[in-house]
Amino acid sequence: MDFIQEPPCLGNQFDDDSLLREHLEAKLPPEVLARHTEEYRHLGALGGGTLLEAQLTDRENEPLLQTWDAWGNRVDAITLSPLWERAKVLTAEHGFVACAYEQEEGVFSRLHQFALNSLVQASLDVWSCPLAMTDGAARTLLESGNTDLIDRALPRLTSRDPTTSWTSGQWMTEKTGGSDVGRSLSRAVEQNGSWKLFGNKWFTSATTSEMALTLARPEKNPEGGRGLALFYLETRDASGALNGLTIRRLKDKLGTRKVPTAELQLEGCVASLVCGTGNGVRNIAPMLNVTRTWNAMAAVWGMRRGIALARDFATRRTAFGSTLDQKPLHRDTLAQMQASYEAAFHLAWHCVGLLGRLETDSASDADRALARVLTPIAKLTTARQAVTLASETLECFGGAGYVEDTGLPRLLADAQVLPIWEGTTNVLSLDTLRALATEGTLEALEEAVRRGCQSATDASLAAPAAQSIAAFNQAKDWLARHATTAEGQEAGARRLALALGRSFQLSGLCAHAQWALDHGKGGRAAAAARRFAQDQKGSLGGPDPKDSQLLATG
Ligand code: MFK
Repeated sequence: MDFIQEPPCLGNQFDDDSLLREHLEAKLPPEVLARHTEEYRHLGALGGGTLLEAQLTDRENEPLLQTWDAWGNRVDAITLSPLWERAKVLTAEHGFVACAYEQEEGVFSRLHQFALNSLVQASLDVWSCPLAMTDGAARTLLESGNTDLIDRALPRLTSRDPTTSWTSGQWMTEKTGGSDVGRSLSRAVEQNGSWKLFGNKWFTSATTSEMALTLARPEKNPEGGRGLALFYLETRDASGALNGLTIRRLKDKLGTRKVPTAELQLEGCVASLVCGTGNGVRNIAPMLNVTRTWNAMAAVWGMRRGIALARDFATRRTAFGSTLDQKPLHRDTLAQMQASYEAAFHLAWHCVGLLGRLETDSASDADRALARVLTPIAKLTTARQAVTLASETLECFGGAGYVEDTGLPRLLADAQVLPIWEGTTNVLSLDTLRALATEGTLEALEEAVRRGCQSATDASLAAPAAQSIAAFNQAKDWLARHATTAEGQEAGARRLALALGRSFQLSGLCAHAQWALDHGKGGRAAAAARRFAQDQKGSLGGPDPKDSQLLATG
């Protein structure tokens, strides 16, 4: 009989994710967790069930741009893939953006929001992109204090009604550079009391959005980011006609194929100033910090999906006389992936917790400083980890991992965007330096790392906790003693940011491991901390029987 290879399967993405469940138990008050558990379980079933199936069925559907209609009218209409249409309804109805603004769970609202998202996003083909920008736009408008725009847009951006809800674009990138935004060439012209925008936006993601925040330079303003102004625009008027813009084409990208990413020509697009006629880069920064947090979470979702598939497949695939999960070497590879995933998880979720505190006036000055520096660190560190883990995931499937209709190559192609959009690794490393230049920021970061390590009192965590602090001290020492010139600092910025990220991750792993030991959750989390520490040292390590718990299921 012919040999048929079994494909991987997933179960309920809430019940199967012991790390997520532990984290929610540790961070949410019991009544909040109890209030939402049914919804989490419902979404977890969709995420590992019908949405995952729909994702595979939908694999070859891509957004389509119709530029002209049959009668010669310019229409520039984009059709989304069926799964994206479904995602729009599901995520609006469950308040995937809204709950962060309704704040029914107070300081815990952001944790709840990202719990909802964690259960399905890996099955929604990067629908996280428009939601991230929508969330970032809502936050930016709120911080601008522009009541007219807040009244107009916020109810739509945070609506739970899919027939009236809006998404937002974030149009920042021009041909002159996605990183050096200050060089943007788009012009803003004031005519009869209203502003019109002219120029080219070279990458605009999820271009079916009803509104966008963008940057343009009012006439006579100086060059650079300070000469740009932040604008709000709606993409179509009440009749459905495009607002002074045309879609030149959709980009042909390596991954994120379901995200319609367009080149736009602005030809008198009517827009409103959000907050003043200058400082556009500074004024759009709240959006960047929200979308970068989403990016870190998206890295975690992708990593979790990869490892869940690889671990399931290892129980099905037989080679050399046993299933892969019985092979010490394959188990070791999976353990390394699991430890990296858990490390990324704690760093990204720490940012989410901070965001929740900042938005509910529960944050201290140290929290504010920490959020500013940890956001770029989390974005860049988790994005690099996600690419590595996605590559490893494909390898776990052998040739099947390289075959498009298994759906697996998409994991790697989609991960590869994470270190690019929302600021590359190097740009975010420089942003980390920029943040560290503010007094009290390094101290806030150090205090958070030490707090995590000091909470880990179990003897089995002493070595990873000490390693986290040693790594932090080394980074601090480098900053103080070796990075004495601007050139030296810049050259080492990426190494510094990644070292700080890994130190923070190890501290988070240790803190959670102690919580898990104290709450009868077993030794998986402690094994993750030890394994991550060992991998960072690059040591061969020794066999530790306790570390087999890292791959315990449930
Ligand atoms: C699935 C999850 C995610 C999905 C979302 C996907 C959508 C993708 C769409 C995109 O990719 S949109 C494009 C994203 N583009 C970027 O992220 C730009 C990357 N480049 C940078 O971040 C550069 O560092 C930057 C543009 C900010 C440099 O510009 P400038 O003009 O040289 O900035 P400068 O002078 O350093 O800073 C200007 C001001 O902004 C300063 O404040 P002051 O005016 O008060 O001095 C900075 O402190 C402030 N600033 C800059 N970055 C900040 C910030 N403030 C707070 N937080 C930040 N991150």
